[in-house]
Amino acid sequence: MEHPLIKYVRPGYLSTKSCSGCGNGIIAQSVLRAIDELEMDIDDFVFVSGIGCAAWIPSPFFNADVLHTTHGRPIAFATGVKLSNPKLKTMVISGDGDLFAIGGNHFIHAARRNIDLTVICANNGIYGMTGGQVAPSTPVGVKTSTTPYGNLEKPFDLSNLAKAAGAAYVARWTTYHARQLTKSIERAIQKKAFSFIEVISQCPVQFGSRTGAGDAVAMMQGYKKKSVNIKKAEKLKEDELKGKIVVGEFVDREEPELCEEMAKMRTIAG
Ligand SMILES: Cc1ncc(C[n+]2csc(CCOP(=O)(O)OP(=O)(O)O)c2C)c(N)n1
Ligand code: SF4
Ligand SMILES: [Mg+2]
Repeated sequence: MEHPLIKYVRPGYLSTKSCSGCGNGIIAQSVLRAIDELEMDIDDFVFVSGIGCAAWIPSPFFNADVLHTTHGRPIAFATGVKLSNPKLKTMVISGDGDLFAIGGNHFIHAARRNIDLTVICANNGIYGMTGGQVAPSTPVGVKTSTTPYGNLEKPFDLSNLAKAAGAAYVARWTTYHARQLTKSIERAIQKKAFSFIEVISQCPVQFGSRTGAGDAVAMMQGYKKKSVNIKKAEKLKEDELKGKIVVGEFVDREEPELCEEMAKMRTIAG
């Protein structure tokens, strides 16, 4: 039987770069399923990624235009693509290190500008591809290859950072929430605005093995157990939320979009 999403995979690129059990496969499927359910043409999309394991989600597998760029710079490339041809659906897919360490400034300014990009971050809490170094999303106390006695630095809450920077749509899910994630991606694609989706995702090789979180199944069971929807979380006290992963849609607001505002300005300028 043929996989229903195989039509979106570049012919001849069936094998994946991901380790077995990696959450990146679930994210790839959710993106392609969202496009399929919306009955959109994948040729209308440009996928942009940086450097890291998550950057291999669209590249080279999605049978569309894919830019596999430099570390921390996918949003800068995507901004150029979108400004040069606003009709293109431009989606950035990259890792927590790529988007929030070296790429952090690009992220906050794109959110502030409200340029119509869909940004999906595979947040595995670590630098997966380069050997399990600490990332700005690594929880306090976690032992990584560069924090052998435990991480001392407080992590960013990526979704709250996006919200504070002005993103018009913000949602967080885990790889356990594949259906909700797909629906959120559909919402983000349809929204003409800077949209951000954080996906808490398992890296069993660099994160699970070092931290005691276990294999892929154990990590996903942990996501299931620890997740609380935002609607329920709003009624809980701070100590009741300790160790929980708050999931759901955090922001959905209407704001003027940069490309549309620029087009209006061009008309005024003649
Ligand atoms: C300018 C530059 N600095 C550092 C690197 C090395 N590097 C490549 S990927 C990466 C981090 C990847 O982490 P993340 O973005 O979280 O992706 P993951 O592998 O976890 O999916 C680093 C530090 C690089 N390629 N270029
Ligand atoms: S190192 Fe981790 S993030 Fe990278 S492919 Fe393997 S499991 Fe996935
Ligand atoms: Mg990472």
